[in-house]
Amino acid sequence: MSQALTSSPSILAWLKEKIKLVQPDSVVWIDGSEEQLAQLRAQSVASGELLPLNAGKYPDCYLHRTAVNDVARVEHRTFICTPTKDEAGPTNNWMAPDEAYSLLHSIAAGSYKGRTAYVIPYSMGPVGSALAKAGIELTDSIYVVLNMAIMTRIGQKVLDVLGGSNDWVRGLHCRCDIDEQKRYICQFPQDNTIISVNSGYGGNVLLGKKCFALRIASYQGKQEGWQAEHMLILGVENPKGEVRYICAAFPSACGKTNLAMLIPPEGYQKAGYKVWTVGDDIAWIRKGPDGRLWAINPENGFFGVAPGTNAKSNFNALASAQKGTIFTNVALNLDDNTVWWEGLDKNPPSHAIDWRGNPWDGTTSTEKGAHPNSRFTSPAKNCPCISSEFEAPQGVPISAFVFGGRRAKLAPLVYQSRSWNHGVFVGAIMASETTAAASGTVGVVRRDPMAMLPFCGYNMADYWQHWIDIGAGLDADKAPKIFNVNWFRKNDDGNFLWPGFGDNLRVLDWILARCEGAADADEVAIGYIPKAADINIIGLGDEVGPAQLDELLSVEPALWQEELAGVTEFFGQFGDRLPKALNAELETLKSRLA
Ligand code: GTP
Ligand code: SPV
Ligand code: MN
Repeated sequence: MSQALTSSPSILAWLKEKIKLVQPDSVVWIDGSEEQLAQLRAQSVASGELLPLNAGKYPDCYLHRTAVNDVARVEHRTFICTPTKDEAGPTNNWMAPDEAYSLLHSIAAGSYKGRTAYVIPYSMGPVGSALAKAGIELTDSIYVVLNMAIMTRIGQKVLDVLGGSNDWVRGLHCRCDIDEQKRYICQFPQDNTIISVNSGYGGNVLLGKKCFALRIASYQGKQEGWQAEHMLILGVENPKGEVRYICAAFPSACGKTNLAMLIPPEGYQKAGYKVWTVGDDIAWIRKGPDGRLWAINPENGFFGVAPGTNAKSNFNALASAQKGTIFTNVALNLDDNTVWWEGLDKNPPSHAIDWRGNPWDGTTSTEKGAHPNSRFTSPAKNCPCISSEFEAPQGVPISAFVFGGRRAKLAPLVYQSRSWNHGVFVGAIMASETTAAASGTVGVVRRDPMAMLPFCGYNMADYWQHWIDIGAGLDADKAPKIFNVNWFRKNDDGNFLWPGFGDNLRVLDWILARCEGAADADEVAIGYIPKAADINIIGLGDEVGPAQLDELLSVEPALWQEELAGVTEFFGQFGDRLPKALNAELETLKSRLA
């Protein structure tokens, strides 16, 4: 075993036990040094786990291909292991902790034989921030080490700050045989423990991300009075130089990375507007000394969706992925040893290898070159619009919460809730069409409250109550205002009605004006809708005329009636645990629609 980097009794005891279980040939502590990471990169290149890309065009960039059966999160194999099923709630898969430990330990036993164990100390949040928390991930994958080194803060400094504290999350990852039938992603919120076996794909194995920063942290937040949310954080700077921050929750592959890095439309740029990225996936939120809610991004990098990312849709993401990036499951252009994915440009390579590792001619093939959930792992510091507050230990103060999903019909472009509790209701009734970010069917509408359906580490009804309690603890003038947006509404021909991407700033502009009390609205059954004249469509030309804007903002009672039936059924699963305030909001909406 390489020299332990800590004398923490709780860490050493846990490690001893786990090493005995998995039986590696050797143990390597990840100290966070560039020398060690360089050596690991070289090793993974030698083994073929990583392919180095064109050093001129993509300096320090690599391509990795996962097994073809292991390309997305597996929600049906993700479990919340609480003492009782009720604590996990009706929307989570549940396994009793004893049963789960014994099953997982039997799978993990001896699985590191012939392999090296890597011990990764990492921090979610700036090291030393009062809002940050530490974890240890034990893994037998160099790919995991190198991704964690981008996505989190790692190494000795984390252990130095943690000292002998027992407040750290235990994470065990075993690649095993990448056997789908034995793949389990298990969270034990009461034990601060995560065990992930038989996968090598991002969200299943980078344990700091969904497993810790959302599933475990949502539970910790409930206990400790803060929130862990599947939200981007962005700052909008107005021409006066004032920056207002917004947190937005959209389900997986529904536009968080895009919105977090948006480039303002020309008119806004000329006027002096700027957008600053604080985070693109996760927010940890806590009340600050000033009585407002403050958010940090616990991550240190982006694990972004590659397909559809191009210079027009997300210039800043593309720029972030030009150096120091690991690409997963994209196509390899053999002519110049660069990467390609659907939607990057209109020139697919003819001489290439697809995400499965097969020869691929993008000019003739009907198969995709990149997997729809292929991703790039890039350091946040690469992002041209990274916020000056990215490392701020106290985070940034939040003016608005925005919920949203993919809804071809129903949800208008934007509406505002009437109150905090109504806003919680708006988040709780979110639904969205499924995407390739999780295994399973794509494009079916499902309920995904607060974009947390796959990520809430305890009973969703208690989580909603926690949201209500957080609001009750805020002065009305300090509480963020709560909105819902839908960039994905379609006309009857199936085309998007709203151009989206950079033009979404036009909607954020209205949202921030509402927060300042500087814009009017029409009250309708579901909340406040903008007056059409208050959405700036200058420069959109024929793309969005007044008639189209009216369609985007329209609320169709018949569709909402149908929606209410679905919400009622969904809420029904929670029985008496459903917060009374949400039931009251449901009744209010019913009577307003009637
Ligand atoms: P995760 O990383 O999975 O949590 O997802 P994310 O929410 O960060 O998703 P991302 O921003 O990468 O969204 C990817 C998909 O959303 C791509 O298919 C984009 O083309 C699409 N998308 C993003 N913003 C917009 C928009 O404003 N309008 C439309 N029509 N599509 C968008
Ligand atoms: C998501 O699916 O919401 C992601 C990607 O952000 S993963 O890390 O795989 O969960
Ligand atoms: Mn996500």
